[in-house]
Amino acid sequence: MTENVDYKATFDLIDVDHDGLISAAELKNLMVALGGEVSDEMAEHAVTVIDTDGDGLVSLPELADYLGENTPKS
Ligand SMILES: [Ca+2]
Ligand SMILES: [Ca+2]
Repeated sequence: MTENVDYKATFDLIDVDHDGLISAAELKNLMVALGGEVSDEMAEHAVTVIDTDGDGLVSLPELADYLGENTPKS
């Protein structure tokens, strides 16, 4: 559970409506805020990469798994 706490701040930043799930639109907002030119298709693809249960939305455990797998272990 401590791992999820580490990612919760990041998750809350992306989940702007605080429904506990990150939608493609919310992910797109983040990517645009970071300075990217992002299409709806790109945002939807990014969600499908992170979304492991296939419901089309990113939950906190899914984000934690994604970030954990892509963070080199020290
Ligand atoms: Ca949301
Ligand atoms: Ca999901």
